[in-house]
Amino acid sequence: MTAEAFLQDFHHVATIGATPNNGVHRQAGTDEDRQTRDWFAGFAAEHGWEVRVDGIGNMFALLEFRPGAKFVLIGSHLDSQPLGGRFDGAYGVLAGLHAAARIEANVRAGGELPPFNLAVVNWFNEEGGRFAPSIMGSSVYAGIMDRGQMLDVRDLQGVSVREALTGIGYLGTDEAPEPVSYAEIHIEQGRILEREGLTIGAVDSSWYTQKLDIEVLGEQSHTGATAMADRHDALVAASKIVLMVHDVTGNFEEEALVSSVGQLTLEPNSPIVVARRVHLVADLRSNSPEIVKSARDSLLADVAALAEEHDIRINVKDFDIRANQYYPESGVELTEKMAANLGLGVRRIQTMAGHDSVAMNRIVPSVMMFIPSVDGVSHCEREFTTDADMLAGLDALTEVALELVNG
Ligand code: HGY
Ligand code: MN
Ligand code: MN
Ligand code: MN
Repeated sequence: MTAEAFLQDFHHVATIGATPNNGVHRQAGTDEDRQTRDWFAGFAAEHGWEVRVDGIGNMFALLEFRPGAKFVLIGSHLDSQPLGGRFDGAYGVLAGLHAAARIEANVRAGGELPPFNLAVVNWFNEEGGRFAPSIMGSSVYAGIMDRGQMLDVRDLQGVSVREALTGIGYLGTDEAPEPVSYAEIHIEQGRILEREGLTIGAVDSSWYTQKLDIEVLGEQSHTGATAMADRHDALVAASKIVLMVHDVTGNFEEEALVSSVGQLTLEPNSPIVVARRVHLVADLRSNSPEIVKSARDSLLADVAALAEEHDIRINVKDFDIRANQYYPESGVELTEKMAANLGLGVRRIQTMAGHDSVAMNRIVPSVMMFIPSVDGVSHCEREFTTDADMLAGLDALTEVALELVNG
């Protein structure tokens, strides 16, 4: 498959769920998600590859070179954040499909059957924007999350994962291929590679991350007729919590802890009603689990004092806890070797964003690679990576995956 064919496919898929400012809006289980899945299935069908869909909506395109052998999985996710970027996840799935086509041609020409098969995967709901937690489909596949529980997760409108997947025709019953190893290429979503003028990141580790699910319960009342002394305003307390989540990073050295509240919903959300309930989610990440735990504990203490002060109830639950991950040295070296063979600048790098490889690395040796993000921005419409860097990454993924298939 040529470089032009890859670019044509990538830029076509970027039109699915396209937003006015060059982003995409393709949340898990929506019709836009269905359209990219249909496209994925069409690409596989054109190549004569069997497509399987498992019980949490993960899609696999299978290249069975040696019947009965285990599969090297390569891929990423086609779902996006709301008003997200068109590269995050989608690049890795399209690079996976095109790398597989190149590898198939190589295997057919080579004669000798490789010891392992190859499968390209589109993981369900990596982003977790509509259905929390994130990295859901690959975590169920890896046995880290329970499929039944995840199928019952509901979005803010009360729609369950099961209903959404059934609605788009992608709640499968197929048996997923058995993995021997995993490789994923993804945009960096940071500015290190760009700053150092490098093309490939050999990811050697990932950060400790956890989220806090916070519910603030006040008392609904009239914004005009209720005396200030009688108000139990959930939004006032929640606003202080949003600032606490931001300010707690100041307790540690610069950038040692990153945290934000990205999601906040309000009930009943009427201009002349004092809010009775606010639900918000805080995302805490650090290289050190101790720092996250210390930040969490001080937040819990401050929130308890706030509940007292405002005479309201505040419930806090930990969820989506991801321990630090270290990718196998052999995979990091493989990326470094292939990048060097291709004449591409490469360095080792840590990921602060979560990826499906974080789940897969818990069950099979996984290789994670980055290509540069312009300005380091992601999870926004401004997200951008050049065609040249995407093509270089496709070459690197092809070489790495071929090595893995050849055992
Ligand atoms: O969790 C993450 O960081 C990813 O972007 N879903
Ligand atoms: Mn991603
Ligand atoms: Mn993402
Ligand atoms: Mn009234």
